Amino acid sequence: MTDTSQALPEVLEDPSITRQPFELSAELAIRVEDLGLQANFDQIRDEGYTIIENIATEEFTARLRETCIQLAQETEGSAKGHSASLLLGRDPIFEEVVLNPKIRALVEVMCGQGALLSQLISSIRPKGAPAIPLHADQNWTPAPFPVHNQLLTMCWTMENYTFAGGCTKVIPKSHLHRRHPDKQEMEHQSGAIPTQCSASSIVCWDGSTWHANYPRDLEGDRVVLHITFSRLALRTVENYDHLDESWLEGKPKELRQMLGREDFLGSTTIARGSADYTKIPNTFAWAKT
Ligand SMILES: O=C(O)CCC(=O)C(=O)O
Ligand SMILES: [Fe+2]
Repeated sequence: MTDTSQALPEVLEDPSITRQPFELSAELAIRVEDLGLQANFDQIRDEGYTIIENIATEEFTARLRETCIQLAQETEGSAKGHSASLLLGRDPIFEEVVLNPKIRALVEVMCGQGALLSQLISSIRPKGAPAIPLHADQNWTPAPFPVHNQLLTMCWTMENYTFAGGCTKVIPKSHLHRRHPDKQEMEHQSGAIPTQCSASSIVCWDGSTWHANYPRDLEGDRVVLHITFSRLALRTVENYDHLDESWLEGKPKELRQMLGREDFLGSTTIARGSADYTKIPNTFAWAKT
């Protein structure tokens, strides 16, 4: 019997050649065409964002919404009922999400083959939820941003996404600046538009695109699943997860830092319902030095 466990990847690229952004292999180009996504890739290349409606059936999205709400009850502390994190493995529905063929194609075009699931987290925003600040998701990449996109965030909408309902806002073409917004740009947000669309859509943007959201002014909750993938680059060659807190006890802080224990990456727990946000300021500052 043939062992198929080693069969991936089916398409072996020539490792001496770097594909340029949006330069697709013949196989991927056919897949994009068959999935009807070419116009979306033209939009994300030119505008920095795109919206794919009808990503799944209404029934599937309703089930996904229910699952996200239920799992947010397992979060402890202040985020209980407002977010659920580390979702892959907590319900089989999330495997269907990350294996959705349109999502797979988006990830491969924007983050290359071998891209990694960086975050799978749901947010639940009630009426009165405030807006989040303007940012580019590549917040741990220094500017100028590389030509190759580093990170792709896809928001799976679970009710109609509207201005009053507190949908995501994006600044079209802001990805062309290839840098983070400065304080004034964060305040003025000029050129921002609402990403209005129906429930069961994917709203997604380049890791360089400046975005935020609107405060929620409608009754009921806005439930969104945030799906983020990153390029495989910059992971460490060796894995030191076995050097635990007891090994680190009493040792210099530099050792904790070089093992990534002092930045926010990898700090998500199910109980917290998110990464450790207290580590974000240092992470983003260190990344830009
Ligand atoms: O919740 C939103 O509308 C956008 C959140 C966001 O910034 C993200 O998922 O990267
Ligand atoms: Fe973001």
